[in-house]
Amino acid sequence: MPNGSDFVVVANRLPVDRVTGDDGRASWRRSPGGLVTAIAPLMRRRDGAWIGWSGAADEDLEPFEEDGMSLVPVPLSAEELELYYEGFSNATLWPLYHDVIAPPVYERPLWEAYVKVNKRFAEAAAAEAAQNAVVWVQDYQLQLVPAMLRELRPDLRIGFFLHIPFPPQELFEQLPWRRQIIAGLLGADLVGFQLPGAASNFLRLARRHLDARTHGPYVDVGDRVVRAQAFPISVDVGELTELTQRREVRWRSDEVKADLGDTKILLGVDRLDYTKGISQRLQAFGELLAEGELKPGEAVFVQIATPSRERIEQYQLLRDQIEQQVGRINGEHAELGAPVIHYLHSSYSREELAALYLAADVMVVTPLRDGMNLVAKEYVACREDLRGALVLSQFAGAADELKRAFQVNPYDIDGLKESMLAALRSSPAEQARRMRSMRKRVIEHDVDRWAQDFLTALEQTP
Ligand code: GDG
Repeated sequence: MPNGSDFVVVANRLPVDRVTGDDGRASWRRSPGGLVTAIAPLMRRRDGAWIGWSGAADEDLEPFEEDGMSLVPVPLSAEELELYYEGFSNATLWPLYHDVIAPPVYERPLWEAYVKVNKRFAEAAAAEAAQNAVVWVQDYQLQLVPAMLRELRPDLRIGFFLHIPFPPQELFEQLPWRRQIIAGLLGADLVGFQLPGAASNFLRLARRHLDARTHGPYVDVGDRVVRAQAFPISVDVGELTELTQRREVRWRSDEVKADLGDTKILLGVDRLDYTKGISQRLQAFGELLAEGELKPGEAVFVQIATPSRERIEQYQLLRDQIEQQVGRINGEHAELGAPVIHYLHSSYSREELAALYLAADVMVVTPLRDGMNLVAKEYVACREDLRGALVLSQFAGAADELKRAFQVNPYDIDGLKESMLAALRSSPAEQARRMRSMRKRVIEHDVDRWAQDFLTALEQTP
């Protein structure tokens, strides 16, 4: 494979979205988000290729160049999308890895599609990688790829990073295909997790189900050694700082504040997902109003709920539940022309999000379980002014680093109410103290550093 790429990223999705111009012509645009921003420069420097699905079913595209990256599309049929993506990835693994907040679906046809599609990604990577190349596989949709790829190409150096939590043994063991998943991951030289606890869960499961010997972060697999370690992901502080310094963004932020009137703004920004604890935070806010702790007009809640996985039943149920809850709280506490909750089921530009972060007095991030949660770090990265307060669930990976947030157990509604009030009433001096300390962490550990740390560790694995 002498002409392949020296650096290959394998992810469920390609790092580009199709956009249709005013003339009706389709083109590609780089997807927003830290992963792409962090990896794009490495790809250009290292003659890299990115392997992933284009976003449209039943589409067979030739490899193409975009934004200085070589992109290699992997086709998925509509049926595979249903079984591998909506099914095994998002109805089996996603809830299982998030504390079984929703019941995982264990069905054999979903698993079979997962194996088949993982094979296709592994074959595409094997065909693309140059001799001794570095291949970096991303996330829970592709956990079998490391072992499949090693089988095809033992010369490669293979890294894997899991963006979501890795569950404790007691939960993981429900999975009928638990052994295959562990074996799949052990095909990598380096398996990265968000938190050290996830890495220990994995090491323990490797001992138990594959009789592997472990020493410290290492697992012996035949004549190879696999390393399991935490690499907490982060945000692109440079990009966010640049955004918040733009005149239009500041102007938009002032406009949002003026539109909402003379009131404190609480903000939530999430994919509409049952792991994010949206209902808990709305309940806490509703009770504060009902008990008179907050007067209507004193504070409003802006909840951006980005549409997500809309064909999966649990997500449809969640949407109905949240919308009923919003309707009820507004019905009870809003005044004509002045809702207490502004609920927006829609997707916004990075500029608009930055303007909202700047306008928010309190950012409310209350997932029931979250690998990291980039929204919390984005808020901190945007608040160069040292104003604003962050209410953060202790079950978000970000809580390990953002110690000076108002940390909460999102299941404890009274605790949540107290923290939201404390955050709303914190003085500018206290906000600045907390924000300064959180910003130090995020600035020193941004997404570039995350990618560098992972790839350096991958290159150093024995
Ligand atoms: C997974 C893990 C882990 C949201 N709405 C819009 C929009 N967003 C952006 C946010 C943020 C990203 O999406 C969401 O990232 P999170 O980390 O909060 O959550 P997941 O989507 O669940 O991500 C998570 C992450 O992977 C990375 O490893 O932290 O734990 O679950 O960047 O700003 N972006 C735009 N419009 C929106 O409406 N442009």
